Amino acid sequence: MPGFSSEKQSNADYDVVIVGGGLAGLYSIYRLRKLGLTIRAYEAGDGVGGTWFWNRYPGCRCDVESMEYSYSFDDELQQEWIWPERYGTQPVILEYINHVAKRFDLMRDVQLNTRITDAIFCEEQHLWTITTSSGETVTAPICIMATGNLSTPRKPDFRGLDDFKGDWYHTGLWPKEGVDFTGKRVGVIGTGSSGVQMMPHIAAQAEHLTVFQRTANFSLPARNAPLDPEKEKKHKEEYKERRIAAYSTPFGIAGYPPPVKSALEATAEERQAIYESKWQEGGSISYLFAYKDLLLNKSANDTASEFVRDKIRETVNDPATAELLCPDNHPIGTKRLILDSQYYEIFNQANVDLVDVRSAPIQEITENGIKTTDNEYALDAIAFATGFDAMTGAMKEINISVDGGTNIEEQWGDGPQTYLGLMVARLPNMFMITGPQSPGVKSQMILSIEWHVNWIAECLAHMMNSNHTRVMAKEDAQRRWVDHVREVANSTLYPLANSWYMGANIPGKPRVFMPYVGGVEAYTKECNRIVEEGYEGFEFATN
Ligand code: NA7
Repeated sequence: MPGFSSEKQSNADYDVVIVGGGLAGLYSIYRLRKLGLTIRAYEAGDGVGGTWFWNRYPGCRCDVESMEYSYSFDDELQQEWIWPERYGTQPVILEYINHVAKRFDLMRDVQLNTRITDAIFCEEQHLWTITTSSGETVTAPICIMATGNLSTPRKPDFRGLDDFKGDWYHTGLWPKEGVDFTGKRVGVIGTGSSGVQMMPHIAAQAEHLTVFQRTANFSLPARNAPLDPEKEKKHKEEYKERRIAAYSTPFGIAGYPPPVKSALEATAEERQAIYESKWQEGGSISYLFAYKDLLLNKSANDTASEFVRDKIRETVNDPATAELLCPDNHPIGTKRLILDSQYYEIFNQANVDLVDVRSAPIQEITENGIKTTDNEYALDAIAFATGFDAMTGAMKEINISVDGGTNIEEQWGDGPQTYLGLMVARLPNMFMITGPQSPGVKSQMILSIEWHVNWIAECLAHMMNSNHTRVMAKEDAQRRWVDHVREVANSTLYPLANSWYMGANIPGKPRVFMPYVGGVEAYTKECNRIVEEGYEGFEFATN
């Protein structure tokens, strides 16, 4: 075995087992092969792509621009690939991922249709034993959890669902062959990104659409359009510099100079003009970067929130419906800002109704449709856009422990505890890609994936050079990092929202703000500092 070849590890099946065949798993294969390691990646789906494999609902589209939301590790790849639109659709992104897998011959290390159930570390041998849902076991010194942040669909737990005579779907498990809603009365539960992206398509096809809204969310126009060839050419000429510059930004996307002015220093007219230009431009970073304090100061945020509420009132003809669509329980940007294409406009269509299930909650699903506390709605199909057990769900579904001791479910009972979102104390040789308490979901995800995988690759190279067979995060370093992540979050408005960042969408899940919102620049500098100081907070051992 070329990599981890201590005597006790020499019988291992592989050097590295990777759980997940999405963007993170695939890049891990590519990068770790360069270290000469043997690798096996397991993917539950019958294809690679992760999020982009499962979320096939109509209108599914990335909310980060295509020229940014792509791998940077190979310049030829980024020069050659042509993105047709400003924002990539799910089919195009999946095609891109499959292209990358083929181009770099990654599939030979991927086992599809295989879900991992257990990962148990043996302290004596410094080896993980990984068990699959079919009962197969493999061993490897290193385990990488590339399990994704939004990969555990929140299964609808409504009473009576089994009695429903129509068909039902979840956005995160959408049928491959698609769904034809022609002539159907369709109900959609959920008005996050998935619901909002999907509904204009359903409204255009279905006989009738009933939107069951519990919380109104802020949505901005995506202003999607075919990619301008001139812009694309210029972006590609500057690609290398832009990718480097992206690491010196908060969200991992270059080209948005950080604002220096407070919203409260501007006049009402100035604010109106700026918000209007950002609204016309489309995209969320531009809007939230209008002023420096939109995510820090409630009064500043109120000005940006009210601008969007006014836009909703202008767009939606019926004043009562417009008011219901106006978010009123969280500052703009503290839940993931949605980018839509003609969402608010559907409420002017005769075949679309909005039902407020905050004032009259859904009681149960009946054989004919959805029953709220004040009405029953007859439906032929229900689409659940009810979200995911975000950031921790996929890890907690696996029985992860050391020699069968405390498992991750218990360890994270009060919320996730990680060091840098990369490792968990007391779980040696297990790395996470974009784990909780890293910038992951608050950044350009692929940049964060590449950063983590490169960091892990360097750590493994360091271990091989120094003949170490075990690495683990120290408890005190982890505690300090978790405290720091919480302090940074508490200095912002983020904790004011009941978001999936807070675990608030899952009944019983601990309310802990999970992403690191100090920004990509601060985070990557800290990761580098830690390495320069001899992997501060990590301990290495040899068996
Ligand atoms: P989200 O953003 O978590 O949205 C889920 C939606 O479903 C949200 O509007 C919820 O309302 C609603 N929901 C959940 N349970 C219920 C019940 N029981 N009754 C009524 N409404 C309910 O998930 P998405 O899939 O849209 O987006 C996830 C991320 O993917 C997104 O942020 C992008 O990053 C891509 P609530 O707000 O909880 O009142």
